[in-house]
Amino acid sequence: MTTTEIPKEQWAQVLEAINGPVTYKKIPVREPGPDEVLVNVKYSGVCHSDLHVLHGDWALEAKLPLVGGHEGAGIVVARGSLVTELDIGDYAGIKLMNSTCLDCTYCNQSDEPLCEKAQLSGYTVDGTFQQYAIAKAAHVARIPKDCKLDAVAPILCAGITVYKGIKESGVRPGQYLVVVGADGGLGSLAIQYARAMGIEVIAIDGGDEKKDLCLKLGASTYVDFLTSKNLVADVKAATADGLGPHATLILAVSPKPFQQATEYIRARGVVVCIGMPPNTMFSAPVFDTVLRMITIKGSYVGNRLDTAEAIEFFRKGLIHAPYQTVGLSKLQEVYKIMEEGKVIGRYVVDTSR
Ligand code: 8ID
Ligand code: ZN
Repeated sequence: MTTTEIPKEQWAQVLEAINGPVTYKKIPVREPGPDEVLVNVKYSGVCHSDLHVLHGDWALEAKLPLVGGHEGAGIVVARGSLVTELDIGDYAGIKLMNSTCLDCTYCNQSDEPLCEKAQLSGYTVDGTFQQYAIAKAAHVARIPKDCKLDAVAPILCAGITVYKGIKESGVRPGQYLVVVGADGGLGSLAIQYARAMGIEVIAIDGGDEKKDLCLKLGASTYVDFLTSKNLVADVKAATADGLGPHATLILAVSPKPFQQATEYIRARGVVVCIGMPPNTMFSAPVFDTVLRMITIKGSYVGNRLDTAEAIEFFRKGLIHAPYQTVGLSKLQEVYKIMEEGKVIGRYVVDTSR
């Protein structure tokens, strides 16, 4: 193992029990295994998934005690004996896929997120709400040196996920994409990726403040789910031929958007489920789904190539979603703002304070 100066202890936010709170304290710095790297995380985005994990919202159980976080951007400071493809000093990103087997059917077809042996940063293994985090070298995102580490952090989950979701939707330049939950961490990035690809965006979220931002980010129409009297009609009316959008990305953390999507989508349209509100079933009328040939699918983060592509859009200066930086010590406060639905864009925590 090669090392630079690495302390024995570091600051971290630790979740001791489901529902929290998280505790800001010092914990040991671990050494990477033979095929792993140790990354000095400078910044980490805070994803709504971190909050779901904290609340025990999903069927998969979290490791406890747990260091959450899976949008960590930093610098490689140590590497295991088998690691040759990353150097000390390289910029790297730790994302949700902390490791996968790289040997199963899914890994072999580049569907690493579907690997049954996948370990998830900030969920089944410790993540990025600490100063030094570990991941399998093969899965660490390569970040070019001309990227700012605070600004690139949200790309490592939110950016990759919406980029992949747009690809999965099959929507083409000039066509209409609905982004539901358009002003959140994923949504604000989805608007930007879609615009960079020449896709028209119909943004759905709630409130005037969110409207201003969605339009500034490039959405052609904003539909306010809090005040719209007929959301389905409003979404259809936002398309030039009135037939409705070609695809929708559902990023919201509430059940209703999942029930509405098949009503406004045009025939042959694609509904992509990405947000994961707890205990939510998707229901759609079978008759309509068949006769209008609607596709309903899920999309889960992205593979290593999606990661590189999503980062490259960012590096080229095409992605400018809003984020605000606070100290890692303030994580619990960020969760509170997120719970109240008041987050605009992404919160990024600075691990030095
Ligand atoms: O791989 C995946 N599928 C993946 C990856 C990353 C995150 C899935 N996620 C999931 C998260 O676990 C979460 O369930 O995507 C969801 C959104 O994550 P986020 O963007 O990090 O959440 P946020 O920043 O809190 O934004 C949520 C937005 O939804 C709006 C809110 O106003 C907010 O802007 N929203 C809600 I809540 N209900 C809405 C509704 N009915 C709505 N917008 C429109 N209509
Ligand atoms: Zn995430």
